[in-house]
Amino acid sequence: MWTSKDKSISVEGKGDFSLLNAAVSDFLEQYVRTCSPSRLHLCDGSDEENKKLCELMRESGMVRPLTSKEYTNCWSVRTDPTDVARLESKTLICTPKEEQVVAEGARHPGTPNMLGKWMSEEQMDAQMKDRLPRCMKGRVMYIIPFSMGPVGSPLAKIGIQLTDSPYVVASMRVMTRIGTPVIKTLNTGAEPTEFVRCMHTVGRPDPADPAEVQKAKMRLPTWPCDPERVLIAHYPMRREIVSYGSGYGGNSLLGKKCFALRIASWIGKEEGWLAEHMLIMRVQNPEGDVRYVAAAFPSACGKTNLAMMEPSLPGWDVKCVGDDIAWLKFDNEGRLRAINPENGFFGVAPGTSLKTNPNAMEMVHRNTIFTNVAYTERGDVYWEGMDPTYDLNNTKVISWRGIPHWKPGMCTMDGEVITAAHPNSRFCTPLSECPVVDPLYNSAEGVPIDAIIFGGRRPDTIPLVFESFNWPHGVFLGSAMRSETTKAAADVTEKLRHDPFAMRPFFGYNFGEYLQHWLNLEKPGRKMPSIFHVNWFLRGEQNEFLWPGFGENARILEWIFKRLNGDSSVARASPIGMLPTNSGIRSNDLSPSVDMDRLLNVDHKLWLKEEEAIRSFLEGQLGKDCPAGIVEQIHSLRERLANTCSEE
Ligand code: OXD
Ligand code: MN
Repeated sequence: MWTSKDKSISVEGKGDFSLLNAAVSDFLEQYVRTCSPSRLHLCDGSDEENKKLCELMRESGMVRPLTSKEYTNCWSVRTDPTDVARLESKTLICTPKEEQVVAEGARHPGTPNMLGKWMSEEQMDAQMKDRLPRCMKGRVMYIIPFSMGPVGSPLAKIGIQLTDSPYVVASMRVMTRIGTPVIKTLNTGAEPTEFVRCMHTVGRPDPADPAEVQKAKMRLPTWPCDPERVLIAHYPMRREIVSYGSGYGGNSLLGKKCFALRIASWIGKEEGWLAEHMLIMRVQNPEGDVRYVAAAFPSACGKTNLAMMEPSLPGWDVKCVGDDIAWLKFDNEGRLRAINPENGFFGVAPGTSLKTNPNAMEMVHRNTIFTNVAYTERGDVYWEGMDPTYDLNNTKVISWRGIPHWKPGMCTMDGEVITAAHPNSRFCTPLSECPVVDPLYNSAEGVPIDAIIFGGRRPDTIPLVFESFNWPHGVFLGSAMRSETTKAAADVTEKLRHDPFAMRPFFGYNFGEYLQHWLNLEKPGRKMPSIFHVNWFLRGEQNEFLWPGFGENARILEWIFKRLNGDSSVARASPIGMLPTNSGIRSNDLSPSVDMDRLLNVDHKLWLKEEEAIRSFLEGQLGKDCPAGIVEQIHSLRERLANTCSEE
């Protein structure tokens, strides 16, 4: 039984509530009063607890176990079809002043704000007052203590998530470190009140309100949600997140995008470090040299594949520290150190195959929660691009929408292709299951970063790889990123969009300040990582990819290694940065052969347009908040392009 401080409310509860310190108890009390749960469950994080939860979800029809012998402790979940991805338009940062979140340019009337959306704290509180009261009536509120980063690491941060979704508890257990050790660490640490307050509800309609109950009948019964009223609010100054109406991962696993990127980027700005949308990998060459690399690509652009790739070049080795988020901080020796604050992968399933990511294909056979993939009569899962040899004709496949005899080529009456799996369907797997996880993934002090790679999905203009001239130019390259959009967000319609630092949906504060923070990191005595830009997605006349990608990207890593070792013979200056010489990247043994001239071409006409697009985006969004260091970079690019054009 849990009882409030003033003894005015008591709720039946499971778990040792005496572990909760005064600050955690106050947070809990606030939301117990508002949400009126009928029971509480303080999660200890044990295997036994997890087993019982999975059983409960199976009985309620929310999850199905994969019964095929090839899978151990794996589950499949279908969400309501209206709740399948992040919702950028419903995601807001709430602070006292708009300028804390929106840069000057985007505050101009008539200029669309393309980066973080703002609402005042009071306005948001009022919106939530309309949504939260009694939202957990008749149901369980789970309390999840979790650590982003290894428990007790000086780089880690603690959160407490309240949720009414057992799916969220099971997924948070995979994605973060949860349970009793975390709460004990909070209590014995220097700041027991310092934790991020995370409140989540699927927004199940109030059973006492007939209109709401009627609306709920339109939803998948096993997946309550309130899609019309979804709101994901971040209060960085209060260190609080309130997420209403969606059970989908990016909106409900609050440790991930909400805490580890939006709130953490704010904390990082205050404390002098970075929270970035980056994978972290360890690369070793045949001579035994080891480099750690962090890479930022927009959602669903291949971070997971790169983070655990099997290099095609003999003697090269890759180990994975993380595939989505990096927290980076300079240590006392001036080295940039990174931890992966997460403890699992929440990867996009479609397109994952033995060819594109053999290590992911191996690991998803254990302790994995699949969401919105297809389920088959063999008791296993299927998704587009998984296995060209899969016998679809003789296997009954149930699509993610529950179509019982799905077959390839099925269409709606409007001629729209019906897919087996949702394009944003996911696997949620513990990091420890990855066959190539780096032994240092749990290291408290993090790994030393030598290179940062930016990248995007561009069919033209951006060469296969190039290097920045220096740190400020590298920061500019991050700010100039553009990429074709994917299905990771449900409410994005542009085809090609600006996605600076791959952080567009994840900035926690004013983009101008963010850029200045990056520029300020360069200080005497610090070993600044080199910065590169890659594009594996160049296409030819028939829309074919010009570069094989995947394991062959080791060839690009080889060039990056040479550059890190100071080899100037493999690079030449160009208006956009240091490009590989044509023989700088080993490619003559590739079959089919590749056209290196084309892959490394800087087309002036296209680049003049690119420069225009970058300039108008940065000037438009930033206005007076554009740091002088970035203004200088914009001018220099223009000048370099103009000079080269006139030489031709
Ligand atoms: C993700 C995303 O889920 O970036 O990682 O959308
Ligand atoms: Mn991501």
